[in-house]
Amino acid sequence: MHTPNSSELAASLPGGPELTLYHAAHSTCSQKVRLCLAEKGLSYESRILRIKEREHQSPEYLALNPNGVIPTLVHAGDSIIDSSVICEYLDEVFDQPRLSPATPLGRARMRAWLRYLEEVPTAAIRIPSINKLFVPILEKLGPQAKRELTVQAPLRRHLYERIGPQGFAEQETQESLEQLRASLCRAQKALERGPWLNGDAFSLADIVFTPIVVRLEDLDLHSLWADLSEVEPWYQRIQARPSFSQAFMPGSRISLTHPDMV
Ligand SMILES: N[C@@H](CCC(=O)N[C@@H](CS)C(=O)NCC(=O)O)C(=O)O
Repeated sequence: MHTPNSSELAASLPGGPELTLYHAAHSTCSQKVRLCLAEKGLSYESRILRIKEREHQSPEYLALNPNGVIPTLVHAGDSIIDSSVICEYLDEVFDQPRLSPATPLGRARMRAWLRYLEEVPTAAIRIPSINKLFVPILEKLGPQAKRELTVQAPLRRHLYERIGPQGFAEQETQESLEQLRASLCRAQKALERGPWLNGDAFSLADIVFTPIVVRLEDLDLHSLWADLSEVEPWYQRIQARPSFSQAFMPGSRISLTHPDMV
Protein backbone atom coordinates (compact mmCIF):
# COMPACT_ATOMS: atom_id res chain seq x y z
CA MET A 1 0.00 0.00 0.00
CA HIS A 2 1.27 3.51 -0.86
CA THR A 3 1.59 5.71 2.21
CA PRO A 4 1.37 9.38 1.16
CA ASN A 5 4.40 11.50 2.06
CA SER A 6 3.91 14.89 3.73
CA SER A 7 3.88 16.95 0.48
CA GLU A 8 1.36 14.57 -1.15
CA LEU A 9 -0.71 14.85 1.98
CA ALA A 10 -0.48 18.67 1.94
CA ALA A 11 -1.49 18.79 -1.74
CA SER A 12 -4.58 16.71 -1.00
CA LEU A 13 -5.80 19.05 1.76
CA PRO A 14 -8.20 21.93 1.09
CA GLY A 15 -6.70 25.42 1.02
CA GLY A 16 -3.61 24.45 -0.95
CA PRO A 17 -2.37 26.88 -3.59
CA GLU A 18 -5.01 29.51 -2.74
CA LEU A 19 -3.62 30.19 0.74
CA THR A 20 -0.28 31.84 1.46
CA LEU A 21 0.84 32.65 5.00
CA TYR A 22 3.52 35.25 5.71
CA HIS A 23 4.78 34.39 9.15
CA ALA A 24 7.70 33.53 11.43
CA ALA A 25 8.28 30.43 13.53
CA HIS A 26 8.75 32.28 16.84
CA SER A 27 5.91 34.81 16.33
CA THR A 28 3.04 34.20 18.75
CA CYS A 29 0.52 35.81 16.39
CA SER A 30 1.72 33.55 13.56
CA GLN A 31 1.36 30.57 15.90
CA LYS A 32 -2.32 31.42 16.42
CA VAL A 33 -2.96 31.25 12.69
CA ARG A 34 -0.88 28.09 12.22
CA LEU A 35 -2.90 26.42 15.00
CA CYS A 36 -6.12 27.43 13.26
CA LEU A 37 -4.91 26.18 9.86
CA ALA A 38 -3.85 22.88 11.42
CA GLU A 39 -7.14 22.43 13.30
CA LYS A 40 -9.03 23.00 10.08
CA GLY A 41 -6.78 20.66 8.10
CA LEU A 42 -5.78 23.39 5.65
CA SER A 43 -2.54 23.39 3.70
CA TYR A 44 -0.87 26.63 2.65
CA GLU A 45 2.18 28.07 1.04
CA SER A 46 4.57 29.20 3.75
CA ARG A 47 6.56 32.43 3.39
CA ILE A 48 8.86 33.00 6.33
CA LEU A 49 9.80 36.62 7.03
CA ARG A 50 13.02 37.56 8.84
CA ILE A 51 12.32 40.39 11.26
CA LYS A 52 16.03 41.00 11.78
CA GLU A 53 16.36 41.72 8.05
CA ARG A 54 13.31 44.03 8.27
CA GLU A 55 11.48 41.96 5.66
CA HIS A 56 8.19 42.85 7.41
CA GLN A 57 8.94 46.53 6.72
CA SER A 58 9.65 46.14 2.99
CA PRO A 59 7.40 48.08 0.57
CA GLU A 60 6.15 44.78 -0.91
CA TYR A 61 5.07 43.48 2.48
CA LEU A 62 3.62 46.83 3.62
CA ALA A 63 1.41 46.71 0.52
CA LEU A 64 -0.11 43.52 1.96
CA ASN A 65 -0.09 44.61 5.59
CA PRO A 66 0.25 48.36 6.26
CA ASN A 67 0.79 47.63 9.96
CA GLY A 68 4.17 46.07 9.17
CA VAL A 69 3.59 43.11 11.46
CA ILE A 70 3.25 39.40 10.89
CA PRO A 71 1.24 37.32 10.12
CA THR A 72 -0.63 38.08 6.89
CA LEU A 73 -2.76 35.55 5.05
CA VAL A 74 -3.31 35.89 1.32
CA HIS A 75 -6.36 34.00 0.08
CA ALA A 76 -6.96 33.88 -3.67
CA GLY A 77 -5.12 37.20 -4.08
CA ASP A 78 -6.73 39.08 -1.16
CA SER A 79 -4.74 39.85 1.96
CA ILE A 80 -6.24 39.40 5.41
CA ILE A 81 -4.44 40.83 8.43
CA ASP A 82 -4.60 40.52 12.24
CA SER A 83 -4.24 37.04 13.61
CA SER A 84 -7.64 36.62 15.27
CA VAL A 85 -9.38 38.22 12.27
CA ILE A 86 -7.53 35.70 10.08
CA CYS A 87 -8.70 32.86 12.34
CA GLU A 88 -12.33 34.02 12.17
CA TYR A 89 -12.03 34.41 8.40
CA LEU A 90 -10.66 30.88 7.97
CA ASP A 91 -13.41 29.52 10.16
CA GLU A 92 -16.09 31.23 8.05
CA VAL A 93 -14.67 30.33 4.66
CA PHE A 94 -13.66 26.72 5.34
CA ASP A 95 -16.58 25.54 7.35
CA GLN A 96 -15.52 22.18 8.82
CA PRO A 97 -14.55 21.52 11.55
CA ARG A 98 -16.23 24.55 13.12
CA LEU A 99 -14.09 26.42 15.64
CA SER A 100 -16.84 28.89 16.62
CA PRO A 101 -20.12 28.25 18.44
CA ALA A 102 -23.26 27.70 16.39
CA THR A 103 -25.37 30.37 18.14
CA PRO A 104 -25.01 34.18 17.94
CA LEU A 105 -24.74 34.34 21.75
CA GLY A 106 -22.01 31.70 21.79
CA ARG A 107 -20.10 33.55 19.07
CA ALA A 108 -20.49 36.87 20.91
CA ARG A 109 -18.96 35.28 24.02
CA MET A 110 -16.11 33.80 22.04
CA ARG A 111 -15.43 37.15 20.35
CA ALA A 112 -15.37 38.84 23.75
CA TRP A 113 -12.60 36.38 24.64
CA LEU A 114 -10.74 37.21 21.41
CA ARG A 115 -10.89 40.97 22.07
CA TYR A 116 -9.79 40.52 25.68
CA LEU A 117 -6.93 38.24 24.64
CA GLU A 118 -5.74 40.82 22.12
CA GLU A 119 -6.03 43.76 24.46
CA VAL A 120 -4.55 42.25 27.62
CA PRO A 121 -2.25 39.19 27.43
CA THR A 122 -1.22 39.55 23.76
CA ALA A 123 -0.05 43.11 24.43
CA ALA A 124 1.48 42.18 27.80
CA ILE A 125 3.49 39.20 26.55
CA ARG A 126 5.46 41.50 24.23
CA ILE A 127 7.27 43.06 27.18
CA PRO A 128 8.97 39.96 28.70
CA SER A 129 9.39 38.50 25.18
CA ILE A 130 11.23 41.59 23.97
CA ASN A 131 13.29 41.68 27.17
CA LYS A 132 14.48 38.12 26.66
CA LEU A 133 14.44 37.61 22.90
CA PHE A 134 14.90 40.92 21.12
CA VAL A 135 17.14 42.90 23.43
CA PRO A 136 20.15 40.60 22.81
CA ILE A 137 19.45 40.71 19.06
CA LEU A 138 19.11 44.50 18.99
CA GLU A 139 22.29 44.88 20.99
CA LYS A 140 24.12 42.67 18.48
CA LEU A 141 22.68 44.53 15.50
CA GLY A 142 23.93 47.84 16.83
CA PRO A 143 22.38 51.31 17.25
CA GLN A 144 21.84 52.09 13.56
CA ALA A 145 19.87 48.89 12.83
CA LYS A 146 17.96 49.32 16.10
CA ARG A 147 16.97 52.86 15.09
CA GLU A 148 15.80 51.71 11.65
CA LEU A 149 13.71 48.85 13.06
CA THR A 150 12.13 51.27 15.53
CA VAL A 151 11.55 54.31 13.35
CA GLN A 152 10.07 52.27 10.51
CA ALA A 153 7.63 50.34 12.73
CA PRO A 154 4.20 51.64 11.67
CA LEU A 155 2.37 50.52 14.83
CA ARG A 156 4.86 50.43 17.68
CA ARG A 157 7.48 53.09 17.27
CA HIS A 158 6.81 54.53 20.74
CA LEU A 159 6.79 51.12 22.40
CA TYR A 160 10.14 50.25 20.82
CA GLU A 161 11.64 53.60 21.78
CA ARG A 162 11.18 52.59 25.43
CA ILE A 163 13.48 49.57 25.04
CA GLY A 164 16.72 50.24 26.87
CA PRO A 165 19.94 48.18 26.83
CA GLN A 166 18.41 45.98 29.58
CA GLY A 167 14.92 45.93 28.04
CA PHE A 168 11.87 47.73 29.42
CA ALA A 169 11.87 49.55 32.74
CA GLU A 170 11.17 47.38 35.77
CA GLN A 171 7.73 48.95 36.35
CA GLU A 172 6.57 48.25 32.78
CA THR A 173 7.78 44.65 33.06
CA GLN A 174 5.98 44.20 36.40
CA GLU A 175 2.74 45.66 35.01
CA SER A 176 2.84 43.27 32.07
CA LEU A 177 3.32 40.30 34.42
CA GLU A 178 0.30 41.48 36.45
CA GLN A 179 -1.80 41.56 33.30
CA LEU A 180 -0.63 38.10 32.29
CA ARG A 181 -1.51 36.78 35.74
CA ALA A 182 -4.96 38.43 35.52
CA SER A 183 -5.65 36.72 32.20
CA LEU A 184 -4.61 33.32 33.60
CA CYS A 185 -6.98 33.89 36.57
CA ARG A 186 -9.77 34.74 34.12
CA ALA A 187 -9.01 31.54 32.21
CA GLN A 188 -9.09 29.54 35.47
CA LYS A 189 -12.61 30.82 36.21
CA ALA A 190 -13.83 29.91 32.74
CA LEU A 191 -12.16 26.50 32.83
CA GLU A 192 -13.86 25.64 36.14
CA ARG A 193 -17.01 25.48 33.99
CA GLY A 194 -14.93 24.31 30.95
CA PRO A 195 -13.48 22.10 29.68
CA TRP A 196 -12.58 24.85 27.16
CA LEU A 197 -12.32 28.61 27.55
CA ASN A 198 -15.66 29.24 25.88
CA GLY A 199 -17.47 26.27 27.45
CA ASP A 200 -18.13 22.79 26.04
CA ALA A 201 -16.38 23.07 22.71
CA PHE A 202 -12.81 23.83 21.72
CA SER A 203 -12.86 27.19 19.90
CA LEU A 204 -10.82 30.05 18.50
CA ALA A 205 -10.55 31.40 22.06
CA ASP A 206 -8.41 28.38 23.03
CA ILE A 207 -6.33 28.82 19.87
CA VAL A 208 -5.64 32.50 20.53
CA PHE A 209 -4.66 31.94 24.17
CA THR A 210 -2.36 28.97 23.51
CA PRO A 211 0.74 30.77 22.14
CA ILE A 212 0.69 33.14 25.11
CA VAL A 213 0.84 30.24 27.58
CA VAL A 214 3.55 28.53 25.50
CA ARG A 215 5.60 31.74 25.52
CA LEU A 216 5.14 32.11 29.30
CA GLU A 217 6.50 28.60 29.68
CA ASP A 218 9.45 29.43 27.41
CA LEU A 219 10.15 32.51 29.52
CA ASP A 220 10.26 30.33 32.66
CA LEU A 221 7.09 31.97 33.96
CA HIS A 222 5.19 28.76 34.70
CA SER A 223 4.88 30.01 38.30
CA LEU A 224 2.20 32.46 37.07
CA TRP A 225 -0.29 29.58 36.82
CA ALA A 226 1.19 26.98 39.19
CA ASP A 227 -1.64 27.55 41.74
CA LEU A 228 -4.43 27.61 39.14
CA SER A 229 -5.79 24.06 39.14
CA GLU A 230 -7.55 24.12 35.77
CA VAL A 231 -4.94 25.86 33.63
CA GLU A 232 -2.29 23.14 33.48
CA PRO A 233 -4.79 20.35 32.58
CA TRP A 234 -6.18 22.64 29.84
CA TYR A 235 -2.63 23.21 28.56
CA GLN A 236 -2.04 19.44 28.56
CA ARG A 237 -5.23 18.90 26.55
CA ILE A 238 -4.11 21.57 24.09
CA GLN A 239 -0.68 19.96 23.66
CA ALA A 240 -2.27 16.54 23.06
CA ARG A 241 -4.11 17.86 19.98
CA PRO A 242 -2.33 17.02 16.70
CA SER A 243 -2.49 20.72 15.69
CA PHE A 244 -0.01 21.62 18.44
CA SER A 245 3.07 19.96 16.98
CA GLN A 246 2.13 21.15 13.48
CA ALA A 247 1.82 24.79 14.56
CA PHE A 248 4.85 24.82 16.84
CA MET A 249 7.33 23.90 14.14
CA PRO A 250 11.11 23.91 14.85
CA GLY A 251 12.20 27.41 15.88
CA SER A 252 8.88 28.25 17.54
CA ARG A 253 9.99 27.68 21.12
CA ILE A 254 12.33 30.49 22.05
CA SER A 255 14.05 28.71 24.92
CA LEU A 256 15.11 26.00 22.48
CA THR A 257 16.26 28.43 19.82
CA HIS A 258 19.32 30.53 19.44
CA PRO A 259 18.21 34.18 19.12
CA ASP A 260 20.17 34.43 15.88
CA MET A 261 17.43 32.46 14.14
CA VAL A 262 14.88 35.28 14.37
N1 LIG B 1 -2.52 42.55 15.84
C1 LIG B 1 -1.53 41.83 15.09
C2 LIG B 1 -0.21 41.89 15.82
C3 LIG B 1 0.88 41.14 15.08
C4 LIG B 1 2.25 41.30 15.73
O1 LIG B 1 2.43 42.06 16.67
N2 LIG B 1 3.23 40.57 15.20
C5 LIG B 1 4.59 40.65 15.72
C6 LIG B 1 5.15 39.24 15.82
S1 LIG B 1 4.17 38.27 16.95
C7 LIG B 1 5.46 41.45 14.76
O2 LIG B 1 5.28 41.39 13.57
N3 LIG B 1 6.44 42.20 15.30
C8 LIG B 1 7.38 42.94 14.51
C9 LIG B 1 7.33 44.41 14.77
O3 LIG B 1 6.50 44.86 15.59
O4 LIG B 1 8.15 45.13 14.17
C10 LIG B 1 -1.98 40.40 14.87
O5 LIG B 1 -2.68 39.86 15.74
O6 LIG B 1 -1.67 39.82 13.81
